[in-house]
Amino acid sequence: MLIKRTPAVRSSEITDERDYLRRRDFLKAASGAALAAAAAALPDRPLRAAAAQEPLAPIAPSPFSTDERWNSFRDITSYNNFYEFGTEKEDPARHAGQLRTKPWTVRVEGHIGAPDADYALEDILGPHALEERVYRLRCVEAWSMVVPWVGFPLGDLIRRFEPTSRARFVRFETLFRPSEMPGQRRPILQWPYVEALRMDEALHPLTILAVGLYGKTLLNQNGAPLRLVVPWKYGFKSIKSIVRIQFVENRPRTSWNVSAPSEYGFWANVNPHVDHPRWSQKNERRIGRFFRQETRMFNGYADQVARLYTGMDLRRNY
Ligand SMILES: Nc1nc2c(c(=O)[nH]1)N[C@H]1C(S)=C(S)[C@@H](COP(=O)(O)O)O[C@H]1N2
Ligand SMILES: [Mo]
Repeated sequence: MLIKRTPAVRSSEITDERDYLRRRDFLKAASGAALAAAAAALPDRPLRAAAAQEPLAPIAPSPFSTDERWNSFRDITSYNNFYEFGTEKEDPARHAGQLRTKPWTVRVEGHIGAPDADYALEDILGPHALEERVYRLRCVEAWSMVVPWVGFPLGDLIRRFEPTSRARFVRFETLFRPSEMPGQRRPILQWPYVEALRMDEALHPLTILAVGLYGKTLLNQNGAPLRLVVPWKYGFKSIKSIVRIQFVENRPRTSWNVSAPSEYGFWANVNPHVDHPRWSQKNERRIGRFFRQETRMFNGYADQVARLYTGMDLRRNY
């Protein structure tokens, strides 16, 4: 794959020392992961070793975090949805270790001032300061978790690429590599997995790109090395293992919406008043707890995001 260095960085964005140190730490972490991946290629090593985590630093705490109790690392990394590795909750932890995430490039293209190009992951992450953001993740299947993500605002990245006025939506694609993603050998969904946000949703300060959780790089089952987290929407919007970010004019067709349009809308805002056709969305089961709890509008983030949807009928635009 062609790797171009980012020419999008302007002099105003030249890395200061703090960023440089952080980037150096990230690169150190990344090369550790590469060693783990190399070790995993030996026939006597379990493939899962490829998913070894590395520490990330420095990480600033975020004022956007919830103070709810975190789910355990074990819950977060063993109960997953990642259909590229199978449809059972245990499948991603079982099979995602075989995915190679080094090297990793992200194609950024479309209505932007910066050149369309394949950007090395280090260049995508380079200038962005990392934060720990403890967010609720609410799956459309009516379970939820609280996850201490490590990431940075998607808006910071978007501004770096200078979208033009024609960029009204941001479209994301997951890696398509059936040799390492066994779920992609079957037509469970239209591959690659695609998601998208309207530009104001993408720029909202709650929307982040995550590179880690619990202070370390992501395990593959959680979407290594780079995934979206949109805390007020059902989990399927938070696309994993991103290889393409496109700035487009028209609303994109997204994977779950295409596969079952009456069940999975484009907007996918968490909404206890609009049920899924096959089950209620009024309450949820927090993984690790016994009693169900009431689901809150916009997953509890209404104060911050409700204004994005004023004038929109959320029953029709589910
Ligand atoms: N590429 C890809 N991204 C995906 C999915 C998927 O199957 N493939 N599942 C989504 C769904 S339905 C949920 S609930 C969350 C789960 O994230 P987690 O496993 O890190 O908790 O990832 C989302 N992102
Ligand atoms: Mo989900």
